[in-house]
Amino acid sequence: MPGGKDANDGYARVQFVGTTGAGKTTVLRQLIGTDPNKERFPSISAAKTTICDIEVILQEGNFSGVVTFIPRARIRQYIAECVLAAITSSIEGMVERDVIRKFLEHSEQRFRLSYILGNPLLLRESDNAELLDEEDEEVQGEEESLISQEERDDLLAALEKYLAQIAELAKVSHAHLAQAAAELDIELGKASKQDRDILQELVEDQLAEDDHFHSLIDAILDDVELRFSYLNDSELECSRDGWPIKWSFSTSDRDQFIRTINRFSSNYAPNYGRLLTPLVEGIRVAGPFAPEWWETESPRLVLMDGQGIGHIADSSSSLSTSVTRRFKFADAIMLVDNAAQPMQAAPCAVLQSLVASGHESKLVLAFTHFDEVKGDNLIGTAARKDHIVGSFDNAARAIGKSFGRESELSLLRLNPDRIVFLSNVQKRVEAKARFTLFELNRLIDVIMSTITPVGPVQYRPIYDVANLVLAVQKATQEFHDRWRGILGMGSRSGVAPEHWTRIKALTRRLGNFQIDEYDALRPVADLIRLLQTQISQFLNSPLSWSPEIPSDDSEDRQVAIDTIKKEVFDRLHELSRTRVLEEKVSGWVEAYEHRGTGSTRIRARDMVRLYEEAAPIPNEMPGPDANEFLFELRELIAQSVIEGGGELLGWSRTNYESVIES
Ligand SMILES: Nc1nc2c(ncn2[C@@H]2O[C@H](COP(=O)(O)OP(=O)(O)O)[C@@H](O)[C@H]2O)c(=O)[nH]1
Ligand SMILES: [Mg+2]
Repeated sequence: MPGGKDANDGYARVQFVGTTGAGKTTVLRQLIGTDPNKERFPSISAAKTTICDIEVILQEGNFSGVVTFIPRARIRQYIAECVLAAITSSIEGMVERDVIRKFLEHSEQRFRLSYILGNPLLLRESDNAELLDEEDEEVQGEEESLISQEERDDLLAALEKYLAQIAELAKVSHAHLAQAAAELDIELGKASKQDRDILQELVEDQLAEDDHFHSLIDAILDDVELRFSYLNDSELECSRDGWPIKWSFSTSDRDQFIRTINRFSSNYAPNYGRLLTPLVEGIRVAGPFAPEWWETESPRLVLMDGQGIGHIADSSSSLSTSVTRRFKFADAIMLVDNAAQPMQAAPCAVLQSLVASGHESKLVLAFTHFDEVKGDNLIGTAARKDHIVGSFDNAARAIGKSFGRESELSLLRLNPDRIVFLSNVQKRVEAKARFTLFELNRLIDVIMSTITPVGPVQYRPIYDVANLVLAVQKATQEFHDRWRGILGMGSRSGVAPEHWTRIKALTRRLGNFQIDEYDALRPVADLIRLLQTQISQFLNSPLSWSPEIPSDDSEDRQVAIDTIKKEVFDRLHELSRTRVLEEKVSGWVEAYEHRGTGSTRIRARDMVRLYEEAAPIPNEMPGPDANEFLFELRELIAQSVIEGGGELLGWSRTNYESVIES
């Protein structure tokens, strides 16, 4: 399990969630006590920095680290998508600077080739200080630059070669395109959006057949693989094809440790061309870290940081399963939010997900950037706090409207104990910063309080799973509506259609890599969210209670229902992944492989069919599938109710327990 530690070992596991740039990693640094200027671990910045999962365990002994890497096939795919984007932008007549950007920075996957291969714009400058300022002022510091002039020349030569090949491929594609456009009677440059889509499809199909395109990707992949040679072989574990899987390291020397581990998490521009950051899947670190300002024995913490919640259109978007499947491992779920723009779409989506899944009692809120909260009417700390708490209350009220009064109350109960305010935590917190020091200490106390064991469930809610049809109907209906919208197939959902290249990329992720999302396109997470939302409402109103009804707004009531919601949520992750992805792999591969004009529509129709099979609407689509799905869900919820300490109508817990024991 995440944390590498067992439950009940006195360690509090903290999962950091929040918008990209909110300050998650900054707060984590404060809790592990790494120096913001000298050590700078893990990396922070205004840009999207944390792209892998990072876990830090505060414990005695040596400093140790384990780094795992993204498999070769996925890296190759990222490279292919980057090269394709660069070629397309070149055909569209973008300036060189933009073509380079497309090549070196994947727009959706936060995969930055510039970190690994270098950035020609920086390398062409003999003195790159000026450009560095433009990149990110914070990536400068005391970190040493490892790259010699000779190496810089080599990097630049390789990059110029790749760019020349991209330009060459773009030229060939363009000629091909002009011919196709003439045949289709489309005037290049004046093409309508739909015509442009057709032309782009042609470019992709033509490149897929072009050996030069593939050998360019292979050359870049080889170049990328060479960067692993900076690692010490003895600590490296490789897969059969020689691609590194895992690297580990241990030392008692803190400086050496930080310097070494930073190679995997750094975004330090002077080392572009040598950084391994984009290849890293996860980093787990353990060691005698402790915050300077914490006076007693070092707190026992496991801190889990990861990619922020980017690209959320509105609070009804689904969070990635990589975030939600960790909820169950966490004792505290720390929502980090920027106090200067509090409670926007992403944090609200987090609140909704926590409430629906019964995890809201784990919530701790940390508002960073408190130093930036300003306004004519915001004089004094109390007014500034009130202003932020006000926006939290509004979010809680909005959730109350759709999830019920109990949910609203349980969120409101978090104030004031579970909300902290932090000023200037990106810097070292000096003794005179009494307010923030007080809040940080309070934060640790609050986190540690989350591992106090709760007593056994007092009250048992009783349900009748025969009443689920309506909930499942609503959820599946909404799921199909949403995806018809995304696929541009006409829908009432109001969801905007996505560009076909993104849909195609999604089918590739699902079919070839068994990854359940592409950017914010998340069918597996959507199905989980929609089912969980409906089922949580079903669970909010039990038929009756045993041995007696708890009072309406009592915490006991909430605890009992939440326990069952958590069970459901956990199981829905498996069910949704199995039905939408694992049982449909060949269907996704087929959907991806359609080529030629009109393939976009064929692909969309394929997907609608895959979704209908994965999550049929009960009673509306006659046939055994729909019922089988409903039965499976009933079974899942019945199990969750029992495991979560509830009861089913016409069923006795005493009998069940005696059967289990015998
Ligand atoms: N002024 C101010 N800036 C902060 C504070 N906390 C974080 N930052 C800055 O916010 C930016 C994003 O922080 P980061 O930890 O990388 O965000 P993450 O994406 O949530 O991990 C960085 O530039 C930090 O220096 C704060 O309390 N005050
Ligand atoms: Mg971060």
